[in-house]
Amino acid sequence: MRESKGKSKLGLRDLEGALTARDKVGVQDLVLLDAHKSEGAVLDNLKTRFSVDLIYTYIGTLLISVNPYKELDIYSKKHMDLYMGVNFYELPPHIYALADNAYQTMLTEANNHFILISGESGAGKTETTKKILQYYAVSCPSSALLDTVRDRMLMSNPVLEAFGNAKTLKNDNSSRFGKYMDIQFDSQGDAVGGHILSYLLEKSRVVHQNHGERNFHIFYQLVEGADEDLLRQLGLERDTEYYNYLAQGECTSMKTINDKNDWQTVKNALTVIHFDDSDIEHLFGIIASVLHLGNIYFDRDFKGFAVLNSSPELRWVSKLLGIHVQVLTKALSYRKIEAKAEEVLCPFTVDHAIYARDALAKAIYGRTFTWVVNHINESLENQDPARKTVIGLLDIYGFEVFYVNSFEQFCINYCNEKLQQLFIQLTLKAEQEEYEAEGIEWEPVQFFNNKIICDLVDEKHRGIISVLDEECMRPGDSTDLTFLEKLEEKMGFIDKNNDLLYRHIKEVMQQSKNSIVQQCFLPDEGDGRRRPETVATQFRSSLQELTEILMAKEAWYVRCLKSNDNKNSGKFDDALVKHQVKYLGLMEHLRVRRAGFAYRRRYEDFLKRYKPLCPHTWPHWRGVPSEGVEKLVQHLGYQPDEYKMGRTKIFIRYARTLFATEDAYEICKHELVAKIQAKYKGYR
Ligand code: AOV
Ligand code: MG
Repeated sequence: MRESKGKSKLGLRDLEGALTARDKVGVQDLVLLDAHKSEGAVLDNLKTRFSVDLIYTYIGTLLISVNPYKELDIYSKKHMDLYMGVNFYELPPHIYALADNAYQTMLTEANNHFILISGESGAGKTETTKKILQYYAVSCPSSALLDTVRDRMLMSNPVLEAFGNAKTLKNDNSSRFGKYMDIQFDSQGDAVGGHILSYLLEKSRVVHQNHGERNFHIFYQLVEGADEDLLRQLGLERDTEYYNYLAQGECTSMKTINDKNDWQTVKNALTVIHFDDSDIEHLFGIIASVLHLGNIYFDRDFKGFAVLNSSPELRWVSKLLGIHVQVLTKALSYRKIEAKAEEVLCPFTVDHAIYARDALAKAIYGRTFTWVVNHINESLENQDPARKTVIGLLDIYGFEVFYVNSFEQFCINYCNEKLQQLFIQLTLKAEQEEYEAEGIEWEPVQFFNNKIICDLVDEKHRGIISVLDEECMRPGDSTDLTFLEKLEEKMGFIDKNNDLLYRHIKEVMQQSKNSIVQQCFLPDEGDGRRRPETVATQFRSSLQELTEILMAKEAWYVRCLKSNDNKNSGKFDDALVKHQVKYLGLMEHLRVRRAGFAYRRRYEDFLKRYKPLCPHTWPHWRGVPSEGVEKLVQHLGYQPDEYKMGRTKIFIRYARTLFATEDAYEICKHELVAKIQAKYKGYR
């Protein structure tokens, strides 16, 4: 068992260390800035701290993290130990402090939590998620059996990143899927299992990348990293430029990415997560077959129809997917039309054939990704049915705006709006409930509520998604929705939203000898008569489900900020940060936290920290904590308007009051340390 909350494990020497470690640059908690100070002061504070590598700052229990774009020595085992079981405000702000607090609260209150990590593309969400996971993996209690779960949980990351992340213009390791991961703990606090939900993988990347971007990492890793034998078995050249699906962005290799090393990591990770040899063989077979598919060409016959001649690529796809060459050839060059009781084969035009080929590549890859996630989930499954609580980590694709934006950005940004909406609902709700529960009066704060934006997108019948779906049902029909027509012309929304794969190609895939492909294309997949749900509609409902999952849990927030647009270490772009502070609603959050009362703390915690400041409470207060606090603040000379006593917490109105108390505490602590040291000297 871990030590209980707040029980300090620090020796005298460490204590001193910890005291000096309390960073004194700017304020650690923006709530402590003078209330009349504005956005400028907040930005200054973040900048000052950033300039000395203090990337973390609080607003109450919300953690702000500014991407340093360089390795900082603050994530060692030593740092993890330091933060374990320590009170939130005793050490400099850190992601470990937040992770630990969520964990301790989960244990004491036996309830579920989640950590919402948000911020735009490249701001540091995925790195933050990994740090939290590592913290739990290293610092939760352990047993041999659970070590396996832990290793698997850690190793799920490189695998999912290989298959689901890619280099974009914004981020060399950009998440192209949304991820929600539950870490399950038993009542002892042991991590006993996990479960991952994935959201809308950006499949279009498999067949097309914009200039300066890459396909998913795994393709390059395989081509660069696989040994000669494996390459030969898969029929691949060791040349990423050779593959159409890899080379469009004209940046197949990057200084910042070592595909060869990453390949080793991923291969090792696959074994840890319990993919057996046959799984691995089939998995790589699929990756290779997608590459081969991209290099398949169609000739044009005299009528303009597509002709698919036998080529090495075609034969490799056939071999790797275990589908007869003739069957595959037919599937890629004809479509099947049902006319009355008859089936008629109708040849594709070259454009249609290419469309069908790409659709197949996307479908195979997308379904394989889902298969990988399912497989990871099986390996993380908690074997012990006993009572468990969870901490969920949400790491999605961040808000992004490119020069040209498409359906993907529509979905990604909609998702971010949805989470912002959740944040608003929860923080407002939480704050209101807290004041009510504590019996404290308060004044509501005005918020920019982005609900209108979410409604605009997802409202039934009138929202963009509904209208888009309608448009998808009768393409070609001219309606008065000219703006949607424009969307269609300009960005191909309709096609991507439909995401259709010809039924006959599905049927062919069902015959595959590749076991993963078999599992991905099950025969019972609808009878083709009911319209499948569109991509956006599916996404809307999965986000709705996610919101419900999250609403049932206690929330913690990490807001990641991007320090600059060029991935420069040490550069703090004022305008860029200001913009993010604004649209993430941080100022409003700050105002809500301050509304009425800048600060609140549980009586026990308040007493524990400040009891040396009053002879009545030092060294021990044996009575009811709230009475001890009352004695303490009277001794400190708090005026009646400066604080209120709630049911379990003291609420302090002005930051300066707490500041003064903190200063007194600092002085007192140092005197105390000096006294104790002098005493020990005397013994020697
Ligand atoms: P994202 O997840 O928020 O973007 P990442 O977590 O991938 O962003 O971070 C982008 C890059 O910033 C990383 O590859 C690191 O180089 C650097 N970085 C982030 N956090 C830290 C840190 N704490 N310390 C050092 N470097 C860091 V996206 O997935 O694109 O929305 O979609
Ligand atoms: Mg990410």
